[in-house]
Amino acid sequence: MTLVDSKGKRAKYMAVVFMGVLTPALLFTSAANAQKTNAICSNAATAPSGCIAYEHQDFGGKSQALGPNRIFNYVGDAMNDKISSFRVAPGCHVIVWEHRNKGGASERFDECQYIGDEWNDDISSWSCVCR
Ligand SMILES: [Ca+2]
Ligand SMILES: [Ca+2]
Repeated sequence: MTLVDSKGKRAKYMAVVFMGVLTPALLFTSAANAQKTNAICSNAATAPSGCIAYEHQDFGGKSQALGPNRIFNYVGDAMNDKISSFRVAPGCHVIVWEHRNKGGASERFDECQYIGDEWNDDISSWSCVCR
């Protein structure tokens, strides 16, 4: 009886410790994901060839096209820190950078109606990678 109680207490203790470790991990994970949850991306791949960046979400505003496996080391003043969506051709994806000349943070995107708050109006260089 004593042994069973002891085991029961230990199990409860372990459960509390487990949840104490797991809960912050889950909260951290969901917080990290929350930055991208409002990104709306798909593998639709509707661009006729290469990749196209757009000033606004839903492929609106000014656009900027890149051929397969080409790069903009700088998007230019007209598009700098303005890109909000991308269309890509089948077999292509986009790599983006926070600063010009592949500087700062980078991220891969497939076709996105909206790249998410974390990247919106932040991109200064990008490349179109196609297989
Ligand atoms: Ca924009
Ligand atoms: Ca930037």
